[in-house]
Amino acid sequence: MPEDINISTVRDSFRESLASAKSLQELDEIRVKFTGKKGTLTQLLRSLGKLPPEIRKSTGQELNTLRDEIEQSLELTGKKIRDTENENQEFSQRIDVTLPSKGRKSGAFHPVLQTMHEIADIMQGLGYSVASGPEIEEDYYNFECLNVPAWHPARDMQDTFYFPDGTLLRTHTSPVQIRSMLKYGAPLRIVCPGKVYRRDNDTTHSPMFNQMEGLLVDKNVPFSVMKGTMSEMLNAFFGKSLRYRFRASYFPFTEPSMELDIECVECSGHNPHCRVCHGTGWLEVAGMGMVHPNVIRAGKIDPDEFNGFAFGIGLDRMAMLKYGIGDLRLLFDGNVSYFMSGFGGAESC
Ligand code: 2NM
Repeated sequence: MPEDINISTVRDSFRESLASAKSLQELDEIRVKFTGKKGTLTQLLRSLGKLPPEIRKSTGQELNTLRDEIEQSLELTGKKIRDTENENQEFSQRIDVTLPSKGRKSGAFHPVLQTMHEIADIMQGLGYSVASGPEIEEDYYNFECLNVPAWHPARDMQDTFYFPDGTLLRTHTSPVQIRSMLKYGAPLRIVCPGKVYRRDNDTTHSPMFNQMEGLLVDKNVPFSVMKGTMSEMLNAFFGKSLRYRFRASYFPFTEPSMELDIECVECSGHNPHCRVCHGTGWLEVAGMGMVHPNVIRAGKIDPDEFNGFAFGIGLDRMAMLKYGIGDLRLLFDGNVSYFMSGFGGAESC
């Protein structure tokens, strides 16, 4: 047996190494160091034969005991390390089902559609029904029966999208009102929201935009009911009592006709540099009038018995005013991030 290696040094050295072993790899290195082919214990066992016979047996027993200790300890420590590793792995991979979820962004109405619903709801509260109709129309319903004469500039190729067969994309939702008069007769209270199309395309005009038109037909409808209906609708929509300015105007389908201005919802007329009203203090929001007898007649209703009023508002402009959207184009591109951040109902839960 080599002079410098005795059994107790090997035992101490093994125990020391084992105590500091942290991983299975380190443990394997210890196994090789002591019980591998060139391991310390292996060498001792090999040198047994060279010992004098009188100590060979007792040394052999001691070495066997040490080998048992080494094997058992390696096994035990190995198991401990494996258990801890499993536990750590289990902990890091554990799913805590009681944690609150990250939530997800919910969908939201487009501001124009939201505006449409808000105004339709208000009008339903005033006894109106919602009607809809085709976007591809006949010249008759879009122009002829609305008292729009053939020479009227609205019929111009410049303003209207025509199909080769003479049909067209409706330029307003009024044709729905004619169709409703024909279908339901009088008395009648309807609003007609929907897409309309005009050959216009610049920073403040889109070739497709959204309109809501209203029509009331009854007996002896006074002009004042129209003014009251418009102010009720807009006060309810903007959530405050606004100032109104009715201006005389002209539409072929109404007589008399008016345009309606409301006080600026941004500055109430106090800011000469206001980006919304440009310092005028007023915003043009609607056109309206008492329905022309020719139009009532086109709806197969007797204009001597019934009269009424009609109005038209732009829903895109209403949405921009109520929700502070400064650029019309934001309503029509596909990027929803502007509206998902802080606008309206879409927020993560
Ligand atoms: C407006 C302005 C004035 C209108 C007229 C009719 C119908 F079909 F009853 F004749 N609907 N809408 C009308 C009247 C629309 O928009 C600016």
